[in-house]
Amino acid sequence: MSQILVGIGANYPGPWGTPANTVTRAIAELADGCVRVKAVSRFYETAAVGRAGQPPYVNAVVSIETAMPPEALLRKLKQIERAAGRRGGSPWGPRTLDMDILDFKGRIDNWRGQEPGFARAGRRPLVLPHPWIEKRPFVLRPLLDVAPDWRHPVTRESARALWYGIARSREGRIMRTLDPETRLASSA
Ligand code: PH2
Ligand code: MG
Ligand code: MG
Repeated sequence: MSQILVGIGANYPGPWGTPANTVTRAIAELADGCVRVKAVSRFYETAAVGRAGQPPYVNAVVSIETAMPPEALLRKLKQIERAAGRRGGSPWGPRTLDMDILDFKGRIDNWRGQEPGFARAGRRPLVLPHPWIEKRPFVLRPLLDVAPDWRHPVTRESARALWYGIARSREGRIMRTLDPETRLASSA
């Protein structure tokens, strides 16, 4: 298990345009000399989890290769988020761009499940794997596109089994896929 998976989400327009434009640009920014993007999932329009009344998200997952250590990759993701207009904001509120390391070569660091008060993804210390993967349709569905044989590094459950477990939940549900050419909504 040597994959590196990054989850991407956006639900608010910013300097790079619509959420779908922002996700496209974020992937292009990620693919510089230090990072090779191996696979990009479909783009999904998903119901927002968190503060009520937010617009839907565009979510995607990419599989990458890099010689960077996870902390350096996290810094790079934060730089891209800032370039896309993200400014702090409430952790579960709308954002122009969110990029999270979901899995870094199966590493387990500071992981304590979804213990209350420990939803510290994206902060220091970096939590690996990302603590909310198994609860989130908007992560698991695109993850299956790029890593169909993935298993959760801690529980060893397959992505497929985790997806079937929550595919019908309303929280963070998949609403539709976006057309890969136009990035406009088409049917799921
Ligand atoms: N990210 C969040 C909170 N809620 N909901 C959806 N649908 N997609 C996201 O990426 C998302 C969310 C915090 O990172
Ligand atoms: Mg996130
Ligand atoms: Mg984040």
